[in-house]
Amino acid sequence: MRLVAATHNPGKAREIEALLDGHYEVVTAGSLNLPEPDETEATFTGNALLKARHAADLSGEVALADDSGMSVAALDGAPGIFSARWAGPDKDFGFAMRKVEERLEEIGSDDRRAWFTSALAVAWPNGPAVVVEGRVDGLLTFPPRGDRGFGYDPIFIPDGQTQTFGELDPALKDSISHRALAFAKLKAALID
Ligand code: ITT
Repeated sequence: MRLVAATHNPGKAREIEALLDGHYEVVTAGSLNLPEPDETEATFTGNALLKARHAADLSGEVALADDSGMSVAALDGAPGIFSARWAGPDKDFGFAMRKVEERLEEIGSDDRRAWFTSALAVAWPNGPAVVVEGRVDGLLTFPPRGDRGFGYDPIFIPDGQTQTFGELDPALKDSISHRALAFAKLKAALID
């Protein structure tokens, strides 16, 4: 069966395909030239539903969307749903990661706790939708380390590991990440 991955982020699309493990033929919203909707909701789940519904209604096919981000405890959960927007129009995550470090320096905090959230939504064309959320906790480290992931991966060490998501084997990230946990919940929600 074909599934539209309602994302224009290649890093995410790669992980979604790996997590679906060949069970679906994945086509991305980008490859179908579907426009990106404005993410106008105030929560991860709200934006995931918005993106999945938008892609399903426009394509006429079942669509899966991920809305995700990194939240920093000492910054009251920022950047959170604004994680992509902190990187600016050039999608410069080196800049976004420096911004996180600078904000922590500004407030003089040595609290390095952070977490990633992934909300996954599946929508049927002009029909129902399901949404779930996964979270992984960890600690921030500066300067960034590793180039195997995407986004904020080089500054995030998940609990129980010594390497950042940017350094870890992608298969290991895919077994413990916020996205992996959300996928497990999605499977349970669709099957049970
Ligand atoms: P789409 O909306 O097209 O899917 P996007 O990148 O704009 O792409 P989001 O609005 O959900 O997606 O932004 C999430 C941002 O959070 C993303 O750009 C990454 O920088 C960051 N992020 C999410 N999951 C991540 C992960 O597993 N590792 C590193 N950074 C992640």
